[in-house]
Amino acid sequence: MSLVASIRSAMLPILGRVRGLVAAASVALVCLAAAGAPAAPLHPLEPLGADELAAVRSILAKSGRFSARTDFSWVQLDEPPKTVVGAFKPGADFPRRAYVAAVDFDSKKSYDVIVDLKTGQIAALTDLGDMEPGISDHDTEVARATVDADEAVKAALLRRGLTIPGKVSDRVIMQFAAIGRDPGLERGHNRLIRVLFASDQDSVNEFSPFLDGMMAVVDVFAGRVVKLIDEAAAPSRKVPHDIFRLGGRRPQPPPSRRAATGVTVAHNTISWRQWTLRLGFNLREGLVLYQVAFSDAGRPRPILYRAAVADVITAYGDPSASWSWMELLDEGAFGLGASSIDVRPGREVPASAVVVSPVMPDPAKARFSAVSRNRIYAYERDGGNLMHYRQGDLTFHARATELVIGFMSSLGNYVYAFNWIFRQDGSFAFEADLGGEILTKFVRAEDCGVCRAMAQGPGPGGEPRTYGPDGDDRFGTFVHPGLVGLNHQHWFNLRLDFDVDGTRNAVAETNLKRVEEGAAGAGARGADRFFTAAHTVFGRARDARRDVSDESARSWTIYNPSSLGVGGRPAGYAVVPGHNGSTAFGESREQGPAGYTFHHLWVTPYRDGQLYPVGAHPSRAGSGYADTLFHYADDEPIYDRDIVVWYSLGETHFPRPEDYPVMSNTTLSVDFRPDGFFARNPVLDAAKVYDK
Ligand SMILES: [Cu+2]
Repeated sequence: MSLVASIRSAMLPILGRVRGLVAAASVALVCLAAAGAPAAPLHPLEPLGADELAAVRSILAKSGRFSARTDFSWVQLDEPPKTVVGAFKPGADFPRRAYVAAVDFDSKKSYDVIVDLKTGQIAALTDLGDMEPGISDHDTEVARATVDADEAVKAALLRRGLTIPGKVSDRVIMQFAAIGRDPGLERGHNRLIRVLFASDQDSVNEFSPFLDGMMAVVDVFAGRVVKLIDEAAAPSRKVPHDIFRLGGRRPQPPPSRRAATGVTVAHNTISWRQWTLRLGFNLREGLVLYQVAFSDAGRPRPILYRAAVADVITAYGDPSASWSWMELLDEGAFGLGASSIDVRPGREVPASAVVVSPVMPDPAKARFSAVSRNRIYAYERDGGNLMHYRQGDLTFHARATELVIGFMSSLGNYVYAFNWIFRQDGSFAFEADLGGEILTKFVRAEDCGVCRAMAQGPGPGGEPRTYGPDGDDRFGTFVHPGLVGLNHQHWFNLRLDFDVDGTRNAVAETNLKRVEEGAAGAGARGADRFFTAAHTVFGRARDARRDVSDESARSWTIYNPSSLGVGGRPAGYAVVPGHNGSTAFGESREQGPAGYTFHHLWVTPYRDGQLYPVGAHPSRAGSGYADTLFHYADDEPIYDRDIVVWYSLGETHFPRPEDYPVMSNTTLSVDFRPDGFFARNPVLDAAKVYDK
């Protein structure tokens, strides 16, 4: 979940940098934009450079379209159409356009703006009506000042026994959130930020339980509190949440330092063994991988045109007034790149990691940008046994090395790492690594009622008996006397623009199908375990909304019907699910931004600009909002076309006492494995033969 509006800085050209290398002879990095010597972009997908961002600012300022009180906090490359990128030849001219979300506090209007850097003009300006671009530091600053000026808020806090000699914000930790799901709030020319108040005034950790039953909603356009919830609630108490003041730490051995080998970062591209790909980084998605290819016997073969984390939602299960609104658009409202954090080799990433520092838009800076240090990382890690065959004393063996490329975002109480894993055998994977603190709430009950009930055990005849909490822990778990950790779901969506051996691809689903009669021979009759594979080829996007099925070992293969390999099998990549979840959202939400959680796999025709399953501006999407994956997945054909695959990963989090006061990290993943892409195992040359 992401409650806090974190530092807004945005994305761009990538400054290569090596850290923690002991013997890094094989690491070569090219600094694209060393201080004082900015380079012109060499490729149409290169993020906007420092000079370009300075030009964006000047074009916006000279346009006369915006008041002096305009927040240009969301800026990123407006990617050229795929056809333009496909036709690009090095050295040729290409378009350069910036997308900007402008929030004008004087006119109380928001706009999508396209700035054309080639003509120096605004190419398009769209009034967003009552849609709201994501929140920025400017919004939270206004919200903080508004709360400080509101006597009713201060009075409510004082009545709860807090000590506030001066400004509220000097003595009370506030958390700011996008408005979430709250149909009762008035729409129109307002821009709403929700404010929650921490109960502990003396902690270093900012996530003590919130004051129960208290919350403010601020209209940052009007500069006033438009709603104050202040109702009878569970009293606050001291709880051991402050992980920064834990005693009794054991010293840990220092991390081993090992040289990175074989990772090359140059001109925004990464090469590692047979893999090559282009890096991008922006405010909303954070890391974007473009033009991922695998060199097969010296021939680069395209696999993906573009891959990114296209959305993240955290949604809580408690329907009470203080919590019912809480579904957080971690990406659409806060931005994974905007919330990205610097990582330190030897700490968050191995000592051998190569780290990359992109230039990001920053409207608070004179030139509209700043270098964001150490945002992207790449490192090798041990991948277990890659191949292994044993015959007497003879061993055929290779140990695997994997490349991890990723970034991390600090989204309020959670830190997410988003990792792409590339393997020697042509397979790759995505991992979301979740860490941080669960959200807790004070309750009047001291301990776990359902635990007492469960002590009765199964039914009297030994039959199973089901118990559900019905007291203060109905929507969570007691993690401490008087404190409940709240149930929630984490949802991630990957947008994967596959181009397996070219743009014309298709998708088939494979399911295990039992063969009812033993037909293999008389001796096998009646053995009752025979099965075949059923392959379903999809023709229309609407039919390719599919769900994980462990029962039928379900997988999906994205393939090129015209690129035939061994035995006529088309070259493809299989989506092999790992652990996944089922949506908790109700039926009425299927067509809206949360709709992507209703199915694990979606396939849509490629369309320029459809980058997020929640659409461009999901924050306060109303019933007429049709910019969502549900609507992208229409009756259009997806067979032998340029298609996009969307994969949703969900985790249902029923907290455990061990998740408190800070949880151990947990990982969600999905694998992508070549299927018919190679004629045989492509990594046989990595093996050694041992005779002992
Ligand atoms: Cu969680």
